[in-house]
Amino acid sequence: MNRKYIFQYFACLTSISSCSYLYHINNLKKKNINKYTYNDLKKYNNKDIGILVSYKDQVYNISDFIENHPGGQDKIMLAAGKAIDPYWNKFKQHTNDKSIYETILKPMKVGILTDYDVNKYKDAIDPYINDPIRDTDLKFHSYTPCNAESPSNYIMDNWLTPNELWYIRNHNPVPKINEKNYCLSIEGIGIKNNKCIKLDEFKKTCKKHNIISTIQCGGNRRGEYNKIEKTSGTSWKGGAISNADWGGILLKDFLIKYGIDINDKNINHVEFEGIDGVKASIPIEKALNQFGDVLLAYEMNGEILPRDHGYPIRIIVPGHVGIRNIKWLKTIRVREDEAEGAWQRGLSYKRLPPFIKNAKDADLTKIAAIQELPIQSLIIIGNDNILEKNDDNKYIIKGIAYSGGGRGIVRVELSLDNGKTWKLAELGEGYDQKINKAWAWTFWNYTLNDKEIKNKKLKLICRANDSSYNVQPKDIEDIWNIRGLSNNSWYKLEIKIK
Ligand SMILES: Nc1nc2c(c(=O)[nH]1)N[C@H]1C(S)=C(S)[C@@H](COP(=O)(O)O)O[C@H]1N2
Ligand SMILES: [Mo]
Repeated sequence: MNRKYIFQYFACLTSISSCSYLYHINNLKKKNINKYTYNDLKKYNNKDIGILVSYKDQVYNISDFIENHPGGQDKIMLAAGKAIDPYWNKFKQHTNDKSIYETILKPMKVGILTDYDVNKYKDAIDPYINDPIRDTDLKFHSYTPCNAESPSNYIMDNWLTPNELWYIRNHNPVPKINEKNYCLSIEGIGIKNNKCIKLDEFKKTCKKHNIISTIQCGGNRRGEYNKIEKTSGTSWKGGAISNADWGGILLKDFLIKYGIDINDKNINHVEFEGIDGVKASIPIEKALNQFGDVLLAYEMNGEILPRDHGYPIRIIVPGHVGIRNIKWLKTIRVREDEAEGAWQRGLSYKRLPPFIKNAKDADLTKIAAIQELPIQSLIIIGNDNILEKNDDNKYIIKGIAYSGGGRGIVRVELSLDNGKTWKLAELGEGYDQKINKAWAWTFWNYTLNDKEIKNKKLKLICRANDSSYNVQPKDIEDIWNIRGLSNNSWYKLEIKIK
């Protein structure tokens, strides 16, 4: 021991902080231990690179532990690449039982935190801590906020997507709502007595209806744009789309009940604001359309609306882009103009021309916010895109088609030769919806014949037509936009035949 250590050793006897300093120095010498800063940790937040967390001034590699976390994998992933202190502050079971640290965390130690700040997380509690536990089969892009795709190997098992496999797109932590304190406000032009309606009373105001509606995120398939040129936002593959049977009250019944005058020319939009502050509006023509089926939903596939999907009430705007389907509804506002804010007037849901690379070069006031989505289709093969024989010894290619505005699917075509020739796919579940009220997706399939399966690899392309004979654009470059919205170009997928 040199003089410096001897000094530290004595300092250690009187002060714990210098004691830990000595401990590090010794460790550094012994194991050549890794040093990290809070910033370094950030990149170790996924299974590919490895998952590191810090606790106090130490760093741990929890990659092999996450699946065994008693509180669920998605909970522990909240802390991936970060300090676990804000979680352990709240969930005292980790510290009440000292053996948890000694036997579980300590053996995973890989380094120290050089910029450890005792006060940084002293009283902090992560705002995402109350997010619900989620199914680990979802394809997570992020945990805070949660962005997860419906898994491709299950998405076509049921025409109605099971609630736990529904895609999740949250901008913020999931609000924790106590039904006793919850009420829904309705205000704006023509609303007689502004009031806040309790959930119980709300459910009794109007007749209950069930509407089957698909929701697709405006950013679905953004990942393909990013291969052309980077866009901003989550790099979704094709799984930001799901279908459910929603139970609730028709918005039009509700608005009329609360006094709106349907002939009032000043009314142009209805705005919805969520408890998390996210808000958006839809045109009054859709809101009041007696065939529009806009629903204040409190049930999803026969269950109470799950927290991730908007408990206790969300608005379902069939045929319109995901963002208009506001969750955790707090206020309904009848307005002369569109909602304010990024999700309506900002760049977030405006599809700019492909040649604009900087939003500053566009006059956003002249570009419409996306409401109805364009015609879309996808090929769904499942994990690793390996096609296996079904029980009848057949190779069947399956997929989904969906269009905005309730436009039904009239045709899906499939090409096996890069678009030179096309085959007609057979339409499955959903094909029998009313042609102008087809709020839900349509499944399709195509059975490969012997000639078509000579190759062990196939390059597939699909494209659909909706009831207005809108078609999907061939080239993704023609619709590329800086925000990466509404990619509905021909869907291309390379598959292997097993
Ligand atoms: N209040 C609120 N509503 C919201 C969102 C949100 O973050 N907050 N996300 C929107 C977006 S962008 C989409 S695509 C859908 C996703 O709904 P889901 O999570 O039920 O699939 O909800 C929309 N409604
Ligand atoms: Mo979205």
